[in-house]
Amino acid sequence: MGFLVKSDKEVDTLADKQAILSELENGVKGLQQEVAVAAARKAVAAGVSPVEAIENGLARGIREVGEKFARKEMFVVELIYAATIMEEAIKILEPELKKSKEKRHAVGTVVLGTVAGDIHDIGKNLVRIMLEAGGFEVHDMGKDAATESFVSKSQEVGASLVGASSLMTTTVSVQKEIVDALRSAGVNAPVMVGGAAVSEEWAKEIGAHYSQDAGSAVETAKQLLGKGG
Ligand code: B1M
Repeated sequence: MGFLVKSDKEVDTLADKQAILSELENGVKGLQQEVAVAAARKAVAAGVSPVEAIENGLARGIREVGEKFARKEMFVVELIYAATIMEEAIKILEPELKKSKEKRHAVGTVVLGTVAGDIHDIGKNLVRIMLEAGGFEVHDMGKDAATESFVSKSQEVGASLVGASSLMTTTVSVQKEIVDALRSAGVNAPVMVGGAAVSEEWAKEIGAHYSQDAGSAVETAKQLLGKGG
């Protein structure tokens, strides 16, 4: 995993950090916004790595909500509310995420988006924040982004990397459409794919590069552009 875990020297004990991570997780899965938001503030004050707060706290909560939703133990409105809670907590952590990495110095230009038919963008937004913090210029095409917009934006800005996120088994095939459309249009920039429905094997099959999480997305992007990683 490519988590960028900064020193937690300000966290008094491991137990304190674990308590904060549990509150973040429980706030999301228990649909208690005030708990998640308060825990996010605690995480900032205690110097917990914002990436760890998201991945080992909030994201665990939202994934559990997703599992309950799949088992029909939660309604879609609850799924939506849990996502809103996660977004509110991320807003508090976002300035720390931006601080935690290097200054921007045009490492490369990335065109990024969530594929057509898919409105999940929490993970894609984290990837954007981390890439920006890692020095990349990112053009975010948003969610449910048309394949053609990935192509035209890449041509317009001379993308050095194209990133496509997909969370659903029903929309991963659009990543292949994007690779094919880019190549047909003569855009040869490497394509990075990720999202819960994506695997390393799938990425290889479509001629793309897989990244499991937002931290490793930055490493993968740098490796692909020959900037280390
Ligand atoms: Co939906 N949803 N959802 N959902 N949702 C899933 C994906 C699902 C697996 C839940 C389930 O049933 N278990 C399921 C898909 C099933 C399938 O595969 N076919 C599902 C469904 C069915 C749906 C709807 C159809 C529900 C409905 O309306 N009946 C609907 C979709 C409509 C559509 O898109 N057309 C829907 C809607 C929603 C909400 C709007 C309520 C909300 C999204 C809010 C938002 O994004 N703004 C939502 C949520 C929150 C989820 C789950 C629970 C969590 C997703 C998330 O935010 N994870 C999800 C279950 C799951 O993923 N296990 C689920 C946290 C986030 C930090 O992780 O997004 O994985 P993730 O991103 C990670 C990595 O994957 C990686 O880095 C990120 C950070 O580490 N990564 C990349 C992501 N993109 C990357 C790109 C890269 C590199 C790495 O390079 C370019």
